[in-house]
Amino acid sequence: MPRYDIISIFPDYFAALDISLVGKARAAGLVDIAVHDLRDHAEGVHKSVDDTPYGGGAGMVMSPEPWGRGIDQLSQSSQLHDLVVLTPAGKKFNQKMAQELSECEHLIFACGRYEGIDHRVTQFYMAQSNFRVHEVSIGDYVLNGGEVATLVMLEAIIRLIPGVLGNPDSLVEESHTLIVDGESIVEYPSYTKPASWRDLSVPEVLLSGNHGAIKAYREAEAVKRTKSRE
Ligand code: 6GU
Repeated sequence: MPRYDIISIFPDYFAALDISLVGKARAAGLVDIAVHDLRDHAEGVHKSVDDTPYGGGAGMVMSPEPWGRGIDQLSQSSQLHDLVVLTPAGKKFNQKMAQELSECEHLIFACGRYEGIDHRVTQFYMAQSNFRVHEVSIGDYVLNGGEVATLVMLEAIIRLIPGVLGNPDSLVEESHTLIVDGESIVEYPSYTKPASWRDLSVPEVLLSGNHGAIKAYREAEAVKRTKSRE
């Protein structure tokens, strides 16, 4: 079973991982998730985890020592470890990355706060042969830390693990799964009963029973929707 370790100064954020599909996947023994408090690896009476930036500037930078101790403690096994460092400067998370990470046996999520983690943490683990390091961002906006980004990534990753979704057919044609010319396609709009609601009716073709016409209509709607997002 894949193992996901999270290191954060706000472990309480991850209570959400007990709920819904991810909570069920954990209870069913399909994934093993553990949350760790970075402060357990801090020293001194104040258990400080940050300091002022070399070179000056606003804000604080997370010190490398607690991160090094925390990550070392989670990587004692002989296996390959994938370290995910959450930062707005990272590679943009997408469905393809979710698919790739869902095939990894051990992910460690390092949730930075403030102006980020001392860059030598990334450098150090990149140089270790038993580590792959991924600096990841979930989009072009600034969050206060990597906690919510980790929740986003875990939800996208865990639903791709075999056995997690009740109906794996849902994965076949869903949004961002189909890639055309390097662009991911979003899904066509969906409708259910009643056939008429507040003077709005369901497109006639969907009630026709003509499977060829339905498929063509849905493909055209998916292309329209994908274009309108640009
Ligand atoms: Cl991963 N971290 C922070 N702090 N902000 C972000 C982000 C991550 N992704 C987008 N914005």
